[in-house]
Amino acid sequence: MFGIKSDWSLEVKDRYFTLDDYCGVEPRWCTGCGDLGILTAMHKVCREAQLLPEKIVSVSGIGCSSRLPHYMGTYGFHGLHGRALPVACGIKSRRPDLDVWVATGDGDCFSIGAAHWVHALRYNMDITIIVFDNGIYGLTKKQTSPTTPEEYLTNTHPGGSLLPPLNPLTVTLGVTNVSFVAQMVDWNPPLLYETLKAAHDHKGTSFVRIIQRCPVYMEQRSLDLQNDPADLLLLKHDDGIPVPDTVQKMFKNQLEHNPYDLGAAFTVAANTEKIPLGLLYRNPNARRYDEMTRRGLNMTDEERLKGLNEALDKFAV
Ligand SMILES: Cc1ncc(C[n+]2csc(CCOP(=O)(O)OP(=O)(O)O)c2C)c(N)n1
Ligand code: SF4
Ligand SMILES: [Mg+2]
Repeated sequence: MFGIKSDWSLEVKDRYFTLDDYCGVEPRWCTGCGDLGILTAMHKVCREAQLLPEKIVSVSGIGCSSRLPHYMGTYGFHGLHGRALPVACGIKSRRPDLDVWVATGDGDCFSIGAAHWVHALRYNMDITIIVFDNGIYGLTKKQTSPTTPEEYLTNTHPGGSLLPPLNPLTVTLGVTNVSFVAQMVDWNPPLLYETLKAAHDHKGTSFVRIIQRCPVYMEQRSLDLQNDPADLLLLKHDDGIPVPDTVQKMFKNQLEHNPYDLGAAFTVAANTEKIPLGLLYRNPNARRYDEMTRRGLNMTDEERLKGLNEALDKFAV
């Protein structure tokens, strides 16, 4: 018999989940694409936390990066261009028991999906947003995105991109009720893993911008950063992203940064000379909209009907 389902608990046998349990079909990304490393880090976070695969849902828009749900052995939703976040928020509001991950690109999130980006940050539902920022529209073959470097030659700007790139960190930090903002590169697996783990552990919306390699349409940007890490700035703090000792040695520039200090986060984010890596900001006390939308979800059918009738009675004349 069909009706409103209010009990979502599944009987699950105790078992150890391996990486394979979180893998979907073979990825079709290009060789050397940074998306592969991000996917691997996600699989590891799921394995380390022993998340139940049937309790995970990955949501995406459209783009190379948005193919991610196919590569997770979990539930997934490959949506419409720019619309990953409203779908993710909808899922979280009805199914707060699910682990909701969002995979979105710089075009998907910062361009066509920009309005959703702002509002999802303010809602601060308990979801993990990973932006795969390769600075270009990859899937549609090299068009200018909001984070394309100025003067970079693209198919939409053959004479070079005309404007300075958008700074996703300062925009994100400027949204009311934002609660977790981090940045990482895809080519540092230990730090990438720690960043995604911290983002997943955070209760609220975690926003992680990953500077991602696209060797096909944006090769030089990441090659420059890989060859000369002098442009990178490692953020350190006891409540930040844990940095393994061996990794710390790779960074010439390091800064002790308090992630609870929004003003300091802005200063670090706005510095275009040194690209910060690590946790810029966290606010564990920001209000969560999913805690409000979950109210009443476990009501019985009778209680729902009673509540509906009471609400409708208010309009009786
Ligand atoms: C409504 C709509 N507009 C445009 C497109 C074409 N389109 C598909 S993917 C894409 C850009 C993807 O770029 P990005 O989000 O940066 O992802 P990437 O491929 O770089 O990972 C565009 C413009 C579309 N599919 N739907
Ligand atoms: S075009 Fe770029 S972003 Fe897309 S799969 Fe290939 S390397 Fe990755
Ligand atoms: Mg892109």
